[in-house]
Amino acid sequence: MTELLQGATRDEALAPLLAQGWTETADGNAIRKRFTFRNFNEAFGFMTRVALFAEKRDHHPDWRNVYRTVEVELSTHDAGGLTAKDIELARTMDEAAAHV
Ligand code: HBI
Repeated sequence: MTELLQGATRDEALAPLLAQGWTETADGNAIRKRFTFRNFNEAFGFMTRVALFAEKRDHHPDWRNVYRTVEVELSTHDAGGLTAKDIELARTMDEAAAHV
């Protein structure tokens, strides 16, 4: 199982994501972001690319699509909080959203 991020390691991993619009949930066990695209096609294209990555890494987002927005929540369920896998997936999502 991947280890929970803690202390300075966690702060350093989160800082660049918080600067990109990610927020921590109240319990600190997950991070969230709302992506907004130009239309449904771009939103679904984003989800498709992220889904292929998620499946390859065996790490999957909780997410909700409404028309051209995708609300995402990332957490490592097996570990009960944030791990490096969530950080990696968040970065991948930011990268995918920047190239729709
Ligand atoms: N995705 N976000 C997330 N968290 C998990 O703990 C997780 C997952 N995808 C697959 C997965 N765990 C499997 O490794 C286990 O449930 C078997």
